[in-house]
Amino acid sequence: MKRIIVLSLMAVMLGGLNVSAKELRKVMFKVQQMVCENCEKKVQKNISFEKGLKKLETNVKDHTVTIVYDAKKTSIDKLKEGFAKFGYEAKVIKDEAVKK
Ligand SMILES: [Cu+2]
Repeated sequence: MKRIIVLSLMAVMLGGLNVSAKELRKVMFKVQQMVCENCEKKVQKNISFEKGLKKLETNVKDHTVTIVYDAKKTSIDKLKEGFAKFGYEAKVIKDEAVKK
C-alpha cells in the first residue's frame, strides 16, 4: 500500500514537471498585409506547420494573428521568420505567458 502511495505521488510530481516543461505563451502579431480571406488562408496554411505552435487565430478585420506557442520549442523571432518566408511582416503587439 505504501508503495502504491509513493508511486502515485511520483506520478503526480512527474505530471507537474511535465506541465511546467511546456512554457506556453500567447503572442499577438499585427500583420498589415493580411487584408482578405485569401491572405488569411495563406497565413493559416503556412503558419500551422510551425514547430511548437499550439493555437492559431486570425482576424482579417484587425489584421491580427494570435498564436499560442511553446516557448521551449519556438520563439517570437522564429515565428516572425515563418511569416517572412511568404513575404509578410509580423509585428508583436503583445506577448504574455498563458496562465494555467
Ligand atoms: Cu488577400
